[in-house]
Formats: sequence, C-alpha cells, structure tokens
Amino acid sequence: MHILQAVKFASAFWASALATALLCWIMGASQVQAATKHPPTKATPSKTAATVKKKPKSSKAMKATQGKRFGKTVAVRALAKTIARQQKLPVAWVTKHIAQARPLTAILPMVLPPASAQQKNWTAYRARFLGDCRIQSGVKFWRDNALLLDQAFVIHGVPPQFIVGILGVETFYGQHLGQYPLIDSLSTLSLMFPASHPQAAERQAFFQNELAYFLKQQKMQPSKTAPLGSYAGASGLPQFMPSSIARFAVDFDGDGRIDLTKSTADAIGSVANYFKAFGWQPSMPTHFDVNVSAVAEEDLNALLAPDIVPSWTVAHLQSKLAVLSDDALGFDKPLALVQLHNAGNPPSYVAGTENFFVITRYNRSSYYALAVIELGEAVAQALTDPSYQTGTCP
Ligand SMILES: [Ca+2]
Repeated sequence: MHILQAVKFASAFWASALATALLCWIMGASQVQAATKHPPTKATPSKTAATVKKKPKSSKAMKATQGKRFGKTVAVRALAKTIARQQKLPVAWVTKHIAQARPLTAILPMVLPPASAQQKNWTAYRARFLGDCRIQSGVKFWRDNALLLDQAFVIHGVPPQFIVGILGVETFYGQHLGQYPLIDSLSTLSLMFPASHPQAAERQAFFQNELAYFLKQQKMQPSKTAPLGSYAGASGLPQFMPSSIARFAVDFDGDGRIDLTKSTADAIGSVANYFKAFGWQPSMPTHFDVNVSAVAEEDLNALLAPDIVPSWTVAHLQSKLAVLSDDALGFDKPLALVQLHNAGNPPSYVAGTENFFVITRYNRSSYYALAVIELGEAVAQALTDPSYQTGTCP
C-alpha cells in the first residue's frame, strides 16, 4: 500500500469508528494539557543519521563501570547553584541529588563523533528497523491500543501509523527503554563532557539544561525508583529528553501525572502532541516517489542544497527533469528532494513534504524519518491482511 493510500485508509477507518459522543468524552476526560512551556529541543539528540550506535551495556556490566559518587565537589556545587536558580529549586536539594550521582565514564565515548567517517547506508538502516518481529510487535501494539491511537488522531490529527512508527523505532514498543539511571547519565554528561568533541561547550550546556529539567520533574513528581533511560538521557516509550517532556508531553489518560514509561496513553498522546506542535498537517502525505536519473548533475546539486527543508514546487522539480509519482502531480505545497546514501550503491531519493520535515524534528535525520514512515506503513499493511500471523517472535 502506498503511503497516501495508507493514510487515507487509516483516516477513514479510524474516523468511522468514532462517534461524536466518544469525542466529547475524550475531550472532557483526558484533560489533555502540555506540562509547562519551555524552549524546544530534539526528542532524541544523540542519534546520528544512519549510523548504528554501540549497543548499551547490560545493567550488570554498567554497574561494574560506575565510579564512586560525584560528591559535593566545587564543580557540582557550581552546577547545582546554576540549576537551582534556573528552575527555582532549593540549592541544597539540587546539590544533594547531583552529588549522589555516579559518573558513567563508559558513556563518554558514545557521545563523540565516529573516529572515521562511516558511510551512510539507507538499506542497512531500513533493515534494522523493519524486521518481522518489530512489525509483529507493531501490529500487537496497534490492536491493543487502537482506541488511544484513535483519540490521538482525533485530537491532534496524527494518523496512528506514524505514532506506531515512532514508538517502534525508538523503543521496540517499550521493550528497549534504556538501562541507564538518568541522574547518572545526565550528571556525567553535564560534568564530564569530553573536551575533544567539536562542540563540547554547546553540548555540555545542552546536557546541563536537560539535567535541570530532569531535576525539576523529579521535584514535582518524585519517582519511587531511580528513573532509567538511554545513555543520553532520553526516557519512556517515545524516548523524550527532559526538556521535551516539559514542553510536549501530555497527560493523555487523565490521571494527573505524565508518565511516558508506564502509561502507554501518555506516550501516544505525547508523540501526537509533539508532531502537532511542530506543524503536522492532517491528511498531507509525508513524501512522494521521485526518479532523478534524468536530472543533470549541476541541477541535482542545486535541488539537494536545501537538504530536508521543503523548498521546491512540483513544477520546478519537473523543469529539472525529476519524475514524480502520479499522486504528487496535484500537490501544491513545497517539497524537498531527499537523498539517502546506500554505501557504495546508488542513492535512494524521495520528495519529502512538510510532514516529512516534521518527523525530522523528532530526530534530525531523513534516514530516521523514512524508517519511521516505512515501519508504520508496514504495520498498517499487516493489520489489514487477514492472513497475517503474529506470535512467531520470542
Ligand atoms: Ca497520565
């Protein structure tokens, strides 16, 4: 099924399933609300475009690499003072929490750019996220959470398949939530960020800001056990950074708390709200097929220059001899010519719409966005196939 057809199918199917009374109930009961307003950040800042990160260590192996607690050093006190002022928190409370964190030196190499330039490879990247088991899990997740996905579609205009795609790529539907205590990972990256990184100061400031939001959230909504997440501080089914939780996460089940780890409803609503906040347009496709084999090299370079920012009309692309699929011909919004490398093989191309660009606000990579789209599409297709079997994966 083409993406446009899939969107249309999903829209029609889910819209027909909803009665007006249900919508009224949803709007009243869920009390959808953003937590607080703060500047946006990437939901998952640590991932590179199409390279595969090292697997996180097991929690047992990780504990073995944890050092002693930071303690109340001069650096800890100075950072705590800044965070306390920034988030209006008691300085003694902030100092205590950072001082009790343990340095995770094993994560420091993971935030450095790769030592040698790795060739991007869309084919390999796609294969990593579109395996049978991830699609099966997606079908089960969609079936189990159909009503919540409906609600998110009605309220935020984001069809289920894109939320299913994000949660599948991010955490395999909650199976891989991350094993690093967030207080440890964020304190380590705030206090020990590797100076050899080309943007060390900027990145360290980024993590200090994330640590500040994390501590604020812990003060407002304390966890009984230490919250865990990725080595870069992202957490929950959608792997939001703390500042993204502050700005975009919603209490979608109406229990008065935002919990992206234990509440699937909050995770679904928050992804939809994130897309909406970045300008998701209901019923707009994400991309069209495009063939650029007849485009002159100079023209191709010019068309690729804006990267993933939609900049070209259909007519302009056609004037440069790009051949768009038929469903793009009546499209009247700007498009980006997106190039995806395939290691030594010829690159793949798609014409990305403004909605494709919105998905890259979640993770600034066209490879990521297309994997999300294609996983969601594969799950949607499997869902409509009566002969599709689930339960063959461990
Ligand atoms: Ca909730």
